[in-house]
Amino acid sequence: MNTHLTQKQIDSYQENGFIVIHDFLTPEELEEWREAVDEAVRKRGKQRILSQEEKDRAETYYDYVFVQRVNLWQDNERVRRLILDPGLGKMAADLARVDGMRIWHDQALIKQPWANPTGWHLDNPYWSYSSRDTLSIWVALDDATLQNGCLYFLPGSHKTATFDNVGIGENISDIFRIYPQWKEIMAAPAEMKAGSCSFHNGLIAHGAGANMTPGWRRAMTCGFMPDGSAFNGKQNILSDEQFASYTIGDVLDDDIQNPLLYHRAKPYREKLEKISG
Ligand SMILES: O=C(O)CCC(=O)C(=O)O
Ligand SMILES: [Fe+2]
Repeated sequence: MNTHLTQKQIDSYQENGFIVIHDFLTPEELEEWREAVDEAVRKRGKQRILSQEEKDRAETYYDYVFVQRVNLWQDNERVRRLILDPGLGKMAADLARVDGMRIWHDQALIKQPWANPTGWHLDNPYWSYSSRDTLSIWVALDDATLQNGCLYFLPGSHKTATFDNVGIGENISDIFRIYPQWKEIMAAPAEMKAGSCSFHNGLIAHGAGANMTPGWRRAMTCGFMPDGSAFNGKQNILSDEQFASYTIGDVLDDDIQNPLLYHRAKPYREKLEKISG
């Protein structure tokens, strides 16, 4: 895993709100990521990608945007080893220029053959804390191309985003009703070879094209929450019990639900090194 970041890359991320890192994984690592994610998704559902039951239910537009499986790190040991990697946390903290990062949630996002496009949206407004520094990694498990639904970003939109959002619905341009000032921005496609990745700010407008091919476009993603982020009243991935236990303003520091991946302070680093052996 190539976790090295140059100052130029960090500056470019801060300016544009996203960065593509080519050749992030070695071919061997890519194989492990693919196998681990496939295994975890298979175990969640009943079949390789979609169970028959899900196929019968897959009637809504969103079901055909992608197969989405959240928090695979929590029930799959192989995915857990890949996602709970302090190297990922350090990259995220360096890009965001914060001291520490926790896992918010991971998710496999798998565009089926002929999948719908992913409408323009922001990520952080869905989540249970509000942060201008939060970000996600998106790891390409297959080549992501203009044909099969690579990501697109509106460069710089993170700077003027408020926390208003739209759902990922059938009108991919709904977001421009909230942010008409973004209508003139030229979208930047992020084509990538399998094993490359991108990071994007939780407030940047992004989406993905339709999958116009008979092949799969698999991606594994993870959202990173800056350490010290506080509950904003939204449930998102929190269980009913956790949700009921928080008051707005409480720091989300549950090490079971949101493990600390990385922190610059030495005592944290030593503790994390001990945990990861
Ligand atoms: O993979 C996609 O189609 C969308 C990805 C996305 O929205 C994200 O990773 O935040
Ligand atoms: Fe997103």
